Amino acid sequence: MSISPLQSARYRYTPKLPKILQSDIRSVAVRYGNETSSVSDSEKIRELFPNTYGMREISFENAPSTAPQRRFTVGVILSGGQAPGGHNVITGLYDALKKASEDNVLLGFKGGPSGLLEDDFIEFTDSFIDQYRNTGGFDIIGSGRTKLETVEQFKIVAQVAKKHSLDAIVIIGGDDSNTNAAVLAEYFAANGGGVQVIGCPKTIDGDLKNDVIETSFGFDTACKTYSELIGNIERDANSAKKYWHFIKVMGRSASHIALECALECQPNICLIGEEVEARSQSLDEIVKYIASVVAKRAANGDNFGVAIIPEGLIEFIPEVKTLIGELNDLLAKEEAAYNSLDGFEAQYGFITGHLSRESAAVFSSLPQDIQKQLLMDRDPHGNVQVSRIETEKLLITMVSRELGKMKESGEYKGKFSALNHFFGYEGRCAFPSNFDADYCYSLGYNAFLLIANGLTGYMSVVTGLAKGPASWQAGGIPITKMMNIERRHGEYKPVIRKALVELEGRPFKYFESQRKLWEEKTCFTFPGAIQYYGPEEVCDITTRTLALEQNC
Ligand code: FBP
Repeated sequence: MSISPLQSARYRYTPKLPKILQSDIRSVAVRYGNETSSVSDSEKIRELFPNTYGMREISFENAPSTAPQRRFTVGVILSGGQAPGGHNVITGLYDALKKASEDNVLLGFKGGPSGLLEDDFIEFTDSFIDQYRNTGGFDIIGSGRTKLETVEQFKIVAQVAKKHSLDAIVIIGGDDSNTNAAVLAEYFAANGGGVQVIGCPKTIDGDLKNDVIETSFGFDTACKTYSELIGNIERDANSAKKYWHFIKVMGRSASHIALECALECQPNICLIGEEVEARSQSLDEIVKYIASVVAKRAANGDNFGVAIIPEGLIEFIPEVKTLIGELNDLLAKEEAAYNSLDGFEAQYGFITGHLSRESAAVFSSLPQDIQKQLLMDRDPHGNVQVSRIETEKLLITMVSRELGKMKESGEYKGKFSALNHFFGYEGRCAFPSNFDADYCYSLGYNAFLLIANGLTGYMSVVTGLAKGPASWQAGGIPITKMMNIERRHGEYKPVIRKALVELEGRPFKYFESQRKLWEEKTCFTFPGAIQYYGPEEVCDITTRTLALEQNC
């Protein structure tokens, strides 16, 4: 198989580790910090996790290790959507295991959590793993969205673990997968299986973060990839001066990606779903806002611009959120009746007949393409697949209509020619930036130290990320510390709290302070392509979001 020159060069890249992880594994010891409690609902979470609740935060320090010297067999899975750096979590874990003892074994279960249930695995070897160092993608073992959450499933996992004499399972995933990792850890702790479970924080969406997880891996590279493309489009828009570009960027729920890209590229418009919800902005108000910016720029002779639309926006618009909630329930409850319908007309009649009056009116007001997209298959969690809803096209249609009205009343004189884009899958498997390559390798390496020290129900964490790896710290945080109780699909469940964009946080505040200027003037910035080799200040810097959050 032929490989690209960059791939060949990246094989030779040595990821940087935090100083403490550079030491001989036998001279790294656990330092126990404070006992933890959950972010809220602590009594309920304590009841649900009697064996793994309240454990201490831990960090590592240079001291003789008290970890028993023994042979380890560890299993690893990748769960959910791809995120750049996943391969490096596995290579970091593998290298640490092998550094501790050549006899240690790492098994990769294929295709996500289902690989564990089906006992579909490979044993990693040097020559196999070397082909994936510092590369993007999850193709090393594949990923999947099967949810690992029932006792029946846990029993199967226990049998598989017993068969392979697994000491530990590392789950690389987002908030839902790590929630399930905590439940699995509790199951093993309660049932004496002796299998440890460690999580690693993954998702390009950036919504698995809190006071201890500074960022999920993959966010940095994905945002840099989208920002390069957005910057290129901005330059094209400013050269041709004839198009408005509506660019939807991924992020199932939170708008962190949209916000980061806006901080990187300074577009004319960036919508933030969390703000839309906080201000209870209707679809009509959003359309009017965009049209007003288009008109303002047209009055200055600028019939061009760039607008960033977060993928999750649609679910933050109050009336659409209610509609989607009703649709999710209806399609789940009436699945058989709905599936027996023939053609869109029949589906439309059925849907509008079962929705509340208000939601039926919202549904009817949407263009037919969007109505069809709202009715497409749900994901395994029963949610609408927002990445398949063309919000950017919906907004172009509605803004165009609004500008037509404004033209008639003399409020707008200009030309509106709009193009739509969706940047999502383009960013999920890019070669990890140096930041993600280093961060992920460290997370994986650190996961082994947590295992070697007998810990379970912990997330591997690396902190101090806004500065270089030399000053990063490594440790572990009990997953139950990040949990609260939320209503999910009609039931109250313990889950890791998802981090939405904080409207009082520094990244949003900075954006808010600049956006009026960016709307009217053309202040585009051009981040360019990710650089892997060259000056540190170009190659190793992380996101504007982290820099602003950590005041760097
Ligand atoms: P994870 O939360 O599993 O990391 O996935 C995030 C994401 O990339 C979202 O941004 C997007 O909405 C979704 O996955 C797309 O899912 P799929 O890969 O199933 O099309």
